[in-house]
Amino acid sequence: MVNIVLFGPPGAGKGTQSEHIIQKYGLKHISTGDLFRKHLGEGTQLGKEARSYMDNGKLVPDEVVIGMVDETINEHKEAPGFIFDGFPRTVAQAEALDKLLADHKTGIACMIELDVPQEELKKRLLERGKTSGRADDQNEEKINVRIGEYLTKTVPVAKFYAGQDKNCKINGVGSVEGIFGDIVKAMDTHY
Ligand code: B4P
Repeated sequence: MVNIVLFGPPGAGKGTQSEHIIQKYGLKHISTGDLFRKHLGEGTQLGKEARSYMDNGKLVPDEVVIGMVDETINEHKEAPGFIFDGFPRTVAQAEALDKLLADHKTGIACMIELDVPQEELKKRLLERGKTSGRADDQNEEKINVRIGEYLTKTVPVAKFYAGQDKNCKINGVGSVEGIFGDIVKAMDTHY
């Protein structure tokens, strides 16, 4: 089993690159953002709990996220591996993920970080906001909150994986195909 964390700020292209990675490697995609949006759409209790945080660009509390990921891993025990997209976003989530995977006698092979400057992130998210219908993409103030959450709570996760010698930083500016080519080079060292 090969498990990968795809890491980066909001709008870095994690969702976009995940689609290519899944196609090439057949991994099970776990995007916490997508899972929350599914719960929101279905009006579940979890969705109701997450909505106010997401709409305002804040991170959903760790215990809610970790419980949801635990459930999803258990539902896909036969997967050849997982790509975690947008998770972990805090050090507590990263520690919890190590424990969850250890229970399944596996672990994280590598963390791929997409590096994109703030101005480019804002441009991409505002552009997506014109058509996505996502409340968190539609104004600069909310985007700034999301980037602020990333800088204070999520950046330390990169150090967590660097401490395990598992981090790999990739330039996330350029064509989607070019960036994917760099991801493949990084991933192939683990296959
Ligand atoms: P996510 O759904 O993870 O949203 P994201 O950060 O916006 O996504 P991503 O980086 O995947 O961007 P994409 O590829 O789409 O999270 C949303 C919210 O959910 C969070 O704010 C939080 O509230 C909550 N949440 C999720 N996970 C959580 C967790 N673990 N803990 C707590 N809360 C959590 O790309 C963005 C845009 O850029 C797209 O329009 C795309 O077309 C464009 N793009 C991509 N690559 C490009 C390129 N190379 N060049 C130009 N444009 C590009």
